[in-house]
Amino acid sequence: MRFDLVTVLPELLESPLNHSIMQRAKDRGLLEVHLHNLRDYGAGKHKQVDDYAFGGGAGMVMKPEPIAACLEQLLGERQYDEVIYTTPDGVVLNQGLCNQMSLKENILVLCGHYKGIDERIRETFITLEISIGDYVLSGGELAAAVLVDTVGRLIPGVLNDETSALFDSFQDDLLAPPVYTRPAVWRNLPVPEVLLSGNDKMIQDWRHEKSLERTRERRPDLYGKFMGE
Ligand code: 6GU
Repeated sequence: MRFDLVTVLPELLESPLNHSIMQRAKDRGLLEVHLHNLRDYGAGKHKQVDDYAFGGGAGMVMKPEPIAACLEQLLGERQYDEVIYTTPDGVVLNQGLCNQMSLKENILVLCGHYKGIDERIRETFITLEISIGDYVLSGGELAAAVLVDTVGRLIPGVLNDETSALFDSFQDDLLAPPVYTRPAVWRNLPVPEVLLSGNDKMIQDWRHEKSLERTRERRPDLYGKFMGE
């Protein structure tokens, strides 16, 4: 799977995608991430990529021409399954959307910045607009990093234990159960006995019970959905 990320701040995207599972995915040839600096497509001595908003108001708007030049170059090189724009007014990302995207081959992501991009770019190129939650980031770069991480780890072969993604929080609309490691007693706090029992059926039942309990307490919205309410 290949991601092309278009941004005015490529530096912001380098580190989060160069470690741990993302690095392993790339090392295994399962994931490619290409960063494109929008400023390279800006015009004039200053490589200008933003301008004042028509109608006034605070904040700059990303100009259409550099974005169009960059996207058209990329679109001429390969077929993209989606052209995504990261923006707080997009569809809120969830695990279902990540699962769907993990089946794609080529994804192009345009990172929003400043007050946003000229609306005509959205109308002309964008197939999917994504937000990562109801709060405001300074730019779409961190949202794009979240997208690559959440989707990239779902590519078959990326996670070492293929089953582990199946038990993530949200994968079946429930939060994950608590986990423990050695020592079995720490500061007088013992690990739940069932986990030391070696009885796999009892352990799985306990985990499911804890998932339900935790979801009911912390996320009644998810719990209701899981129970078919
Ligand atoms: Cl995609 N961009 C920005 N700027 N803020 C956000 C967001 C995206 N998703 C949530 N907040």
